[in-house]
Amino acid sequence: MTSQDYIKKEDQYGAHNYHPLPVVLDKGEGIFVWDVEGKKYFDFLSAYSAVNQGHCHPKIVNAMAEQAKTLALTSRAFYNSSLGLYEEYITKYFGYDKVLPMNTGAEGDETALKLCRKWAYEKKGIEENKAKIIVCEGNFHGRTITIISMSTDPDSYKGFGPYTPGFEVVPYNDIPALKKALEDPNVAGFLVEPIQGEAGVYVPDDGYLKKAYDLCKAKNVLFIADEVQTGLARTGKMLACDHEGVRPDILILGKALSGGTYPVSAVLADDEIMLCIKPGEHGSTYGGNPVAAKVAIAALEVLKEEKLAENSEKLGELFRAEMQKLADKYEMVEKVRGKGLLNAIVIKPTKGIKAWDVCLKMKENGLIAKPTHEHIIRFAPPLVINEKQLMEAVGIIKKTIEELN
Ligand code: IF1
Repeated sequence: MTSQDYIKKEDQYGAHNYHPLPVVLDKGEGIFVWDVEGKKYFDFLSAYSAVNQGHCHPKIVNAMAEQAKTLALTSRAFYNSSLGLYEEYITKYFGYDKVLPMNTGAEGDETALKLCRKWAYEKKGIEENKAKIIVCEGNFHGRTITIISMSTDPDSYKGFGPYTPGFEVVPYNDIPALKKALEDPNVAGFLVEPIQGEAGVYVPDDGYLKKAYDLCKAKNVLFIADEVQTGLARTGKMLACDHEGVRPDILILGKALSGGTYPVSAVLADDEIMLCIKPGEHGSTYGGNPVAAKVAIAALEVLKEEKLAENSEKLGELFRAEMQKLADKYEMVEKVRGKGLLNAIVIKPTKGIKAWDVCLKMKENGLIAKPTHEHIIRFAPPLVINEKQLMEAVGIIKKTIEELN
């Protein structure tokens, strides 16, 4: 079968809820993927930062295979011999009392919202059903009904109402607006992405997270960080909040928690918050299964053993500097932004060239990335990339812009 055959199959038998770049991938190793015709590509999406450790990392894959052969799923109706060890490992790793394991990022966010509301009624003393959670314009936290209820992107929410109440939207990176919203005594939490991914890798001003955190503290409001995309070394620190020395009250992780091998997410908090949820009040059939537990330990070990945060910080600087040179030279490249190895360029909407066209051309030249919002291209390679490889990839991006200019 050729790429075209596989594309036809997906088109005919799969729901049309995606519009993929026309490339059919068949194999991955480290920073590279191969299509069914055997053509090799730099992967500059990393499955939206799930593959920070590189494709099919042997240590993670081995942990998964070993556990899959031994015991894969018990449900939480029984204890298993992997979960407790993982819970100890991850809570010590991030410095929280407790973890609540789930599978997807959206479930992690839902869990955090439930925890926040329960805490509001049990600890903060907000009247039942009155709790409010502040979220940011341009947010992306997943696809469930509740999560799209707080979205400001019509593609995400339109046609899926009625919506879940209890959210208030404030502009992102706007401290005065947050301060005003926090005056309402029924506010229980503030949910924020340290860098907005879907909005187009929008990095807030230095100090925004710290100021937001301090404002929340002053009002006894939980600071909830969605680090599903920004966490786990992607932005040059273990967590993006580490850049400002902020320790979220509730921390949500996903994606790279399995290095792209398995859906694993986690919510971390201290006892005061986490113990508000009692037996029978929340859970998931697969959450905390033995394979997930073993995979997550391996994935977290790899981040430290291979110093991926340091590499991300260093190569991120280099990447932005190279992209800035491109922006200085070609009008087509309007802006460069990002942190660590989570970066984006903005394509100037002149001459009718869209981010999509640039991505198609880059694909031909051996590098795959995905546009977001018509004029933005996100660049997020696996963090195991080295300097020589990064410069080779930069060469492909430069060549592509030259060709289209
Ligand atoms: C898709 C975007 C990235 C996330 C944050 C929770 C979730 C995500 C900060 C939910 C998911 C994804 C999912 C992916 C596209 C993608 C994405 F462009 F839509 F915004 F990464 F930038 N919090 N992000 O970014 O996690 O339930 O998917 O495991 O195909 O929808 P999930």
